[in-house]
Amino acid sequence: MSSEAFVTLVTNDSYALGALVLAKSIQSVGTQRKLVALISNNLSAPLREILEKTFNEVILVEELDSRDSEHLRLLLRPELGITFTKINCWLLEQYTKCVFLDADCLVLRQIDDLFEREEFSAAHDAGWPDCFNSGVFVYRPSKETYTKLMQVVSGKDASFDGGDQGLLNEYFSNWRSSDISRHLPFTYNVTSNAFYSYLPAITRFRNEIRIIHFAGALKPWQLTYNPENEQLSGNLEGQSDVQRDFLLSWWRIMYQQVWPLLSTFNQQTDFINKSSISPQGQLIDSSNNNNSSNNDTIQPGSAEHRRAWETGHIDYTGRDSYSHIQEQLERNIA
Ligand code: UPG
Repeated sequence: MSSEAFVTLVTNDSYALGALVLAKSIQSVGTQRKLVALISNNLSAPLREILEKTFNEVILVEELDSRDSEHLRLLLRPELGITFTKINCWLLEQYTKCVFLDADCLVLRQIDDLFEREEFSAAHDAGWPDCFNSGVFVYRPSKETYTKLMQVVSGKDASFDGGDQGLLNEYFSNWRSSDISRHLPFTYNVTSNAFYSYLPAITRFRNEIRIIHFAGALKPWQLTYNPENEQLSGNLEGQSDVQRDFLLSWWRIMYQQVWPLLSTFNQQTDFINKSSISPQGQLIDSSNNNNSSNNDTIQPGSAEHRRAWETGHIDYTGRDSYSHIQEQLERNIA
């Protein structure tokens, strides 16, 4: 059992926030398996260190980019060529079986039973159900499979969508007609587009959902969250109430379990009050950033504070730190 693991991928600080919430969500529902994060060297040192404290193993891998602008344009996600990096997960031969989860997944109920499945198991993609979605899959690490995938990558038209999903659907094309046990129930990878296309089913099966996958351009960390009234703000246009509820679940973990790690970490370092982290996860050094250089002068609760928050200038280490917000809440309640 110890040679089985949940694996995710993180190539920048934004997705690191997702991975941290993902890890906390898995730990909250309980697991016997290890947690592994594959990272690239684009991560900032603080986020890398927090990942190392949260995951059992953090492994540096080479970034791999499809650079396939033509197909990625069709997908409307030009930035996703980097998801080819995911195939490094087959190199983890210290584990006999793994479950890969995208960093934008949130686990709501125990999912250790996924390890009873075999390679290659995945759930249908809501956009084209004859394809699987590559955000959640069961696989067996193998250098041989990795090498074969690398051979496909080096050929022409490796992926029909420019990302790993097109690549893996071609490589594991027998998934479509294979044994039904390789088809995971949709409740193990409920992607955001299902919220728009089949709301009655979401309502009917809501209590059975194991994994919410915030697939698509809007990621939870791009929103802002007000812990006082549990309001989310940002680009929420067209989001259903159910979708908002799941985004709130993500933010509760972010605020209660991840934010304190970010704050604590910064307080132990020299750059306290010099750095802040935007909701996009970018570390901002306020000593050479005009937008955040007035961190010290913004009064908590002022209109300027609200503007700074809404435009992403969040001072995780100072006025917006976990302990500071807690103090404010307690003052308001008293
Ligand atoms: N990722 C990074 N850095 C990036 C982009 C992605 O680490 O700059 C990782 C991360 O784990 C992320 C995953 O790759 O969750 C997939 O990227 P994401 O932006 O979350 O993709 P989706 O919006 O979920 O889009 C779909 C599929 C996804 C697949 C992707 C490309 O759901 O599983 O990887 O298309 O084919």
